[in-house]
Amino acid sequence: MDLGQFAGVNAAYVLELYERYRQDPASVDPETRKAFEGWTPREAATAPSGSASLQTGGLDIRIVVAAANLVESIRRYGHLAAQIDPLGSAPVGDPSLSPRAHGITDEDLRKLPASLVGGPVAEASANAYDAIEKLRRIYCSTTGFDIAHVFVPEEREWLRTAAESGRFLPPMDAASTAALLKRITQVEVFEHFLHRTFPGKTRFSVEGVDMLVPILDEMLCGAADSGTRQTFIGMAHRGRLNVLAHVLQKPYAQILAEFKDPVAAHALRLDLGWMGDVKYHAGARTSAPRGQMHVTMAPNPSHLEAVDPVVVGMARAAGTVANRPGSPRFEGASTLPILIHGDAAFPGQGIVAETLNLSRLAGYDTDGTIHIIANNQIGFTATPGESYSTSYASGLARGFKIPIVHVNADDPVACLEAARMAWEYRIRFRRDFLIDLVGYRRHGHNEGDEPSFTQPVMYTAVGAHPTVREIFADTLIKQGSQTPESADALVKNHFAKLETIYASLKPEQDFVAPASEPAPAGVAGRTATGVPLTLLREINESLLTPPSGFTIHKKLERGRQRRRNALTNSGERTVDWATAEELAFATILADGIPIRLTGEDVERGTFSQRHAVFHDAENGHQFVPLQDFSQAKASFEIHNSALSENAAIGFEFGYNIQEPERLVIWEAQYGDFINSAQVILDQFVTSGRAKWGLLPSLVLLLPHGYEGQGPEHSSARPERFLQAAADKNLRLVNCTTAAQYFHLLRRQAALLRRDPLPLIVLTPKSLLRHPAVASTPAELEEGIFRSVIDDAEARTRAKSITRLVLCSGKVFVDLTTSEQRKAASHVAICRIEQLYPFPHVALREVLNGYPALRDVVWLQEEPENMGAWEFLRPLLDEMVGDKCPLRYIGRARSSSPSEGSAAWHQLNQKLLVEQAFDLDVAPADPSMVLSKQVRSLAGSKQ
Ligand SMILES: Cc1ncc(C[n+]2csc(CCOP(=O)(O)OP(=O)(O)O)c2C)c(N)n1
Repeated sequence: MDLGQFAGVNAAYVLELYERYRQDPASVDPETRKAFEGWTPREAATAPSGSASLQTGGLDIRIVVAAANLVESIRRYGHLAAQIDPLGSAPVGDPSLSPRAHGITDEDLRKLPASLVGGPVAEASANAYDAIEKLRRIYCSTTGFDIAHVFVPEEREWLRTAAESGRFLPPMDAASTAALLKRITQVEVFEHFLHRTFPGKTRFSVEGVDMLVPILDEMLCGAADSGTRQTFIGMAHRGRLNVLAHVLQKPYAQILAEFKDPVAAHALRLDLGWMGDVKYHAGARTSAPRGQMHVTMAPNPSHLEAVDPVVVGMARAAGTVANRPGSPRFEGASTLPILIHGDAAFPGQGIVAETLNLSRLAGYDTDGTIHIIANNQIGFTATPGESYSTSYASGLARGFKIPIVHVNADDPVACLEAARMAWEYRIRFRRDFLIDLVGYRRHGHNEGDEPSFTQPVMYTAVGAHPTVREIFADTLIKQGSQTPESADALVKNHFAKLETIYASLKPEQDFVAPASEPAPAGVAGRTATGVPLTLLREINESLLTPPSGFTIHKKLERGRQRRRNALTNSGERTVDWATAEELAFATILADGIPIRLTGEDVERGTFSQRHAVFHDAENGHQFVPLQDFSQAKASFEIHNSALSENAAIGFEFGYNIQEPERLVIWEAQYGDFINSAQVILDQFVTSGRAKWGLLPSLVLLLPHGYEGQGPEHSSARPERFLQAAADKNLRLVNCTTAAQYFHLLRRQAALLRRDPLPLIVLTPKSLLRHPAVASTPAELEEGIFRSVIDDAEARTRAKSITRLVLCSGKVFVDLTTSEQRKAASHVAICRIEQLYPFPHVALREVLNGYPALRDVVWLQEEPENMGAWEFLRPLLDEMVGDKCPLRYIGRARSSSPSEGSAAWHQLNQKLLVEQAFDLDVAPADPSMVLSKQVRSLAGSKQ
């Protein structure tokens, strides 16, 4: 047997197996036994360690095993000894990288064949020592290949061969190196020019990780060559202006104009609601594609890493073909997401882990996102030791089995090799890849900051450290392909170019504000959403027809039978919430608008109400009616999401802005958890329009209801949305009937093009099956969405109504189904179904219809400092005017949304209803209801 055919650990394994065979031939399988029969082992002299040594075919097994372990250690831990820090700090190293740690010497290794090492390095090596030295140069150089955690053997093997063969090293001919020098010169000069022209102005310069730009160039070339149609880049402040200028080709003039900061023409158009954003947050899209490919930089808030899921969602949307019925098709090769992270932010911000967790999930994966950590070894003033508990900033990626390459940002060749390898890996395995680009930060956190206050030693080193352009120019000068004059000329020419542009700048014209025109007023109110009953019946029947042989769970079958009759009598209240929703979705699909619905457990629905996916009771096969009915003209996509709110909504937001003509819906498990996504809501969903001119139309469904389930299962936190509501940036709805919900969804689909706005729906829990909420088929056919619903019964005796109770959502049902309701003939109850935009006109009409009012009440279940009250109060106040007092009924101010006890809840709820009909009802036992649990305020007009 030739041991040389087994390399590294394999050789060690074979020898261990042989040792087992030697002890007991029966302990190995017959085939192995047969192979070992040809070997002629003999006991060797006692090894230095005292252990018995075995010699096989003239090789000392102990030495072979030790050599194999050394080889494996270099492949596995070589990165620990790599010189990846441009500032020259000593790598941590690892004892296992030296022969001594394995009890062998260089001399021992020279006696072993190179084939023991295996891989490309073995081919032209005289012996194992030679091959190991080559291996060391690869694994412990300016690149650290951190790939041993990749579990798929085929991938790991590919990565090792890729590293060891050097096949991704860039061409180093004179033309290529000249082009690279020119590129890093542009990068550096741009920063120097800004530094000189706008002293002290914040730009978050790229200096220290300048190679970021050529790395991106390399990837984009690879992507364009292989037919990628869209690349999406997400990045924070660091180096952003440079990437915008050089990768996105944002005109220098435009960037310089932004530094001048003129008052934009749009600022005079207050009706646009546009506020703009700082220059290093703006997004961009290449106007001239690279080949067939467009590059988009997503706009980004200051909140580090928040853009990650947004970019991934954009890429997913761009690669999804959704215009055919059924399930949509994802073509990953057509899009490429690239995320550029900070070395403190990547490990520190939880949204990174949430985003990585999406990377291999059905409905979320992108066929590989490329990550680059622009690692300047500092976060504001924090050191790596203060920022992460992992060995590297990239540590988190290991858990997701993402290959990691740490590369010294001062070695352009190594950087480009990493970029090329990342790209090829992504194409081949369709998985994420991470480049940890290790450099430094030339200036303070921003350019006005003094870094030596906190990092004096580091900044002495940085001050003396040449730039990567200088280092590379020197190398080329030494090689003879450049002269000092030619390298210098590149700098002068680029400076001159920037100076010319600056001299002819017309800031007001060059400044481009991305504000969007608002839709003409009233579009939403005029949108017809009714569907002929005949069509609804046909669709309903199609949806209820499973594939032949499909066995539906017995209990679900009963519900489906009820559904079959839901549209029979047009005047009967037979359409419940879930039926209305499915019919709305189906008719939207029949109109040719694709739908994507995600969220925790949305397939079944948190309250077991939806059943959008049936599971064959016998074999588990799935049937999705909305993907399988004859009237559909567009795709329906539904996924149970990972247990995430922040990244999950960020992803859907990205998906939505990329493909705004699809209806994108995210549903919370319970609305209470929506604040886990507060950053995405605040920074993207509610303010994206004002800051960046985006036009999101994402739908958020927030199941909620004060039903005695405690502080985290009661409120959908409407106050958080109302606080951010301005300039018509969203619609917030708390509707109370199945038909209203049907028309609302259909209206949203119809407005995707004409008047897109995020739609936040406070959906019910107990009302899902409540008869008071059910609608008639006729209401689906005839109605439209109504933002205010007056009290039809009270209207018949309008002159005798002295109290108007205004409310929204489930509490309306509590009021109308209460015992006191009948006796209180002086009270009218009016629902405000849309809280924002506030329905002034419709509500004024209601108010004017009750001439004898003595008080107007706003009643809510939430504490006084939550819910809609504080938002509505000034609006209602103005509307009610001097006519009568405006009163509040609701829970007292509180830091927690609700009681933790069901019994206590019931008491308060009862009191709430009683007070609606008789304001003088006082808590029977104040201590039980938190003394002011429900109270009536002296109205502001009293
Ligand atoms: C969520 C969030 N927290 C805090 C900050 C304030 N902040 C801005 S930059 C920065 C340091 C970031 O360090 P790093 O991720 O290493 O990126 P660098 O600025 O060094 O490129 C901090 C803490 C922020 N922008 N976002």
